[in-house]
Amino acid sequence: IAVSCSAEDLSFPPGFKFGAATAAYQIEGAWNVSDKGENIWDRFVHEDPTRIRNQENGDVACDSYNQVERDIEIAAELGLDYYRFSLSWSRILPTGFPNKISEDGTSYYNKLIDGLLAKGIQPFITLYHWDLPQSLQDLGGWTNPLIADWFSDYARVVFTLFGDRVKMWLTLNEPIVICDLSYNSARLAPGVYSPHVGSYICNKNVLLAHAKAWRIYDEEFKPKYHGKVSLANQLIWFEGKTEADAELAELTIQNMAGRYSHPIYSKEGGWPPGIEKILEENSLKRGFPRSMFPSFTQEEKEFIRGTYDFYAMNHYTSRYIRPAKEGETFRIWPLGDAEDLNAKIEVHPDWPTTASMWFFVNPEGIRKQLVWLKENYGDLEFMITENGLATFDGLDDTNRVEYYREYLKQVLVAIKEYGVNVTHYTAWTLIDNFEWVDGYHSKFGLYEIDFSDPKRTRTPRLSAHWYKKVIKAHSLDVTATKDEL
Ligand code: PNW
Repeated sequence: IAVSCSAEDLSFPPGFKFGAATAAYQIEGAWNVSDKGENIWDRFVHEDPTRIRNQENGDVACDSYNQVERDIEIAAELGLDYYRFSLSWSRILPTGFPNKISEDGTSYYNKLIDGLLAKGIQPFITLYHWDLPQSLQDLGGWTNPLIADWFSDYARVVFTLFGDRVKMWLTLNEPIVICDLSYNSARLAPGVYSPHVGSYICNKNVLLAHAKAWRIYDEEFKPKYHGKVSLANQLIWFEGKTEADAELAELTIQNMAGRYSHPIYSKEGGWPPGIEKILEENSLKRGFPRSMFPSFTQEEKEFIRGTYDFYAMNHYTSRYIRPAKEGETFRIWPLGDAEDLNAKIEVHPDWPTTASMWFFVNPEGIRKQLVWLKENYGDLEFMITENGLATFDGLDDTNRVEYYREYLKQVLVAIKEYGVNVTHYTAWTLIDNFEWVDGYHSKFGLYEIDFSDPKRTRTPRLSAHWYKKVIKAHSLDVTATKDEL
């Protein structure tokens, strides 16, 4: 039921929570301290440094492993309700397996968790943000079906170590990036090129791994700790280029958001309708004897269906979609065309560009995406687990303030006019950090870091001052001015 309330009302519902996010490989550094095991990003950046812009890497990054107190201080300065961060699997389990638990790794995360709680900030943990132990990659990584056991063993260790104090969990960050973007391009770790085969196998395995970890929490930990677990999907909003392309846009959403959501959140479970058939036909067209897109057994379908406590969405940008013309080729990077749907993606000429080549600004996309999710999966609790802008250097990031304000306004419209139950908003990111293949070139931080400074000093940008006021006022009706810098 839509609550009648003016869009001009810029205040957030009571109980709405604000946070900021980071990820282990992007901030921690300390890639080889103590008994930490090597992970696929360590290997990827060292094996061929030219894979990353300016041959940069995450060996030191923001030095957060040594600056945990300062990170907590920043989170407190902003007045965050929660801080979303990820755990480095190979820092906790140096072999990738639970035969050995690292004391140093455990104590780093204990310091972070306890320090946050002491300031009244809830820790919100992502178990996996792309840094697989290399030992598991050597056994096939996300394309080996045993990954569901390996991941859930790791999850049980983590729930056991930290579950008494941590009540909010994400199993996987952006499985579409782990599978589609990575295996279709080899431009992200593990650097394995297996388009339309590895990506599909991975797709099924990530869902089984998530489901297994969710069920372990649900059965063994939820009764005593009462926390919530989900996974975070990266959602790009798609619209048809012309009205005639509306059906194609819907199919594109099903093929992207749907392949990582429908099996979990739909009433019936399983792959989104129509997708299996298309992908089977494509496999045959590509010369394979059968579909390279794996099906689910009835048992697997039931195992995955319903394994959520909320819907977590990471959102940044939008695209238009149109049918490919005869003979047109498909791009795979930085953001692939919908080759499986014989379709091309485009952007609107009016959408502002950003410091990231894949990133164009369209605030309405976030509202439309939220409404689509509610219409497709029901009146769930929705959390925005990432949203933010890429810029270049400088403390005066008026454009980032503008981005946050416009996107948050659309979130308010989704809540107040469309009745979408959005309860959390997470800024990406707390501090400038290693932006994967873009190195330290594009910046997403509320706090700036000068990466040539060995101390990695953190300095608040204008957007940090602004976000702090928003959190305090619980409203967008605030201004931050340059003399606060
Ligand atoms: C996310 N897209 O990645 C990641 O979760 C973060 O680690 C990353 O730093 C951040 O966004 C900014 O890039 C994305 O295809 C992956 O639109 C894909 C897309 C957007 C963001």
